[in-house]
Amino acid sequence: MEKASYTEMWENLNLDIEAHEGLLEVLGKFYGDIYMSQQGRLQGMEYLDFVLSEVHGLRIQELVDAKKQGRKVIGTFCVFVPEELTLAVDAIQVGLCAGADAGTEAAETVVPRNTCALIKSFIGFKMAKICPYTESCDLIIGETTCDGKKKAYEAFGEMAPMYIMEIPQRKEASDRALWKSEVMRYKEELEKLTGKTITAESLKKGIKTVNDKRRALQRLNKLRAAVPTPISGRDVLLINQVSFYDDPVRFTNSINTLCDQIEERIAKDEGIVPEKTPRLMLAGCPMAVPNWKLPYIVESSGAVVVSEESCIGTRNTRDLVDESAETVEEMIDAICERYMKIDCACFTPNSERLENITKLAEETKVDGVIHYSLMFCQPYTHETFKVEKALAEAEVPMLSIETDYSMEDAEQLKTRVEAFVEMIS
Ligand code: BJ8
Repeated sequence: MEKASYTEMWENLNLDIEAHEGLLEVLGKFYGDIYMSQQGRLQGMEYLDFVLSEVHGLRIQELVDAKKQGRKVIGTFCVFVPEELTLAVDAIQVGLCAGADAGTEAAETVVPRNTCALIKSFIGFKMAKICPYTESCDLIIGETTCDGKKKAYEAFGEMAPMYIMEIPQRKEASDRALWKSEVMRYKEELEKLTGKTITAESLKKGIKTVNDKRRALQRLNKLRAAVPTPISGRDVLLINQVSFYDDPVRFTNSINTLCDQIEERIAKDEGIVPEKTPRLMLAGCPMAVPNWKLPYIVESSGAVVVSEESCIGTRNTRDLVDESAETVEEMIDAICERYMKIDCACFTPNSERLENITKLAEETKVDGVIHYSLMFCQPYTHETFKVEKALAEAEVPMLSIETDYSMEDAEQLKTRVEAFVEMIS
């Protein structure tokens, strides 16, 4: 499709065309420098390159076409929103977590300056009118996770159609009951929005589709742990990011094809980097598109990222919904059970996160962990201390990094990462 017709589509979505062009230009350059400069990439990554090059084009066109056919688009900011239910009413779910410094000045007129970059980014994207996903949504789901997000949704809700899900902060029986009632309330909201009733058949299909997507990502995560590692951390992060807005069935097929290629590479004992390259895990806050700063710094400092313990990583793919249920009620229970396993730092206590991190460090044979917190993120910054202690007991070195989306500290970060890599080498 020609660019001209996209411009018309973007105008219809009420984007600020000039500001949006500027964003695409920066994004394209950034992508070229960070992704296209890599040597020895797998052929299957061409699909991801294509998806990203059309991130505001073809995929948005698909959303526009789907809406014309009466389908609804649901935007989310958190992995707690059950996509299984969204698919069961034939709606489309897209992740809106923005990962770029955009519209920050405007955002700071409605949220405090000392708010994390991720929150400022989604508010900024909305206020600067540069995100076609946000503008395509019929409903945007917020959730009561961290204080920053839940208060920011009050401001965001004045600009966009919002629905808030209550997420418990603990995992006792009463919390689980609350969560079930919230999942039921979300189901009813979806049914009201779409005029469709969720049936055992449609929900079973939704569960299977999302499980298949997670199974493909689990397969990828297992394969990438090979020594030498067959795929860069940057590429796997990109795959995880794309999983939030691509069509789930098409995405799953592409990732399975890519995994076939990775298996061939492993069989030939080939790696993307030499065998002795230090292997690192990134743990902590989610890295939304196009937040590729830290992985790029790590991978241009002589190390390779082999696992991401984050919501745009294994936290979102580790657990599946039990597929044996037959009734809608049983399936809802299975969904609740699966989502209550999410070890977000907003929970207290959250000891399973420590167990999951040390287990993943062992499984992916890492030489060290970089704990990543966004500046002003209370939940993850607090957990840094506990994660460091748990890893020290497992004799895994850890470096703690607190940063935001600006490139101002890139040099300083590189110096610290290089020193850490040298220490673990
Ligand atoms: S389940 S991690 S996606 S809430 S970085 S906005 S926590 S101040 S993103 Fe998250 Fe859901 Fe949890 Fe995952 Fe707040 Fe921290 Fe900002 Fe954060």
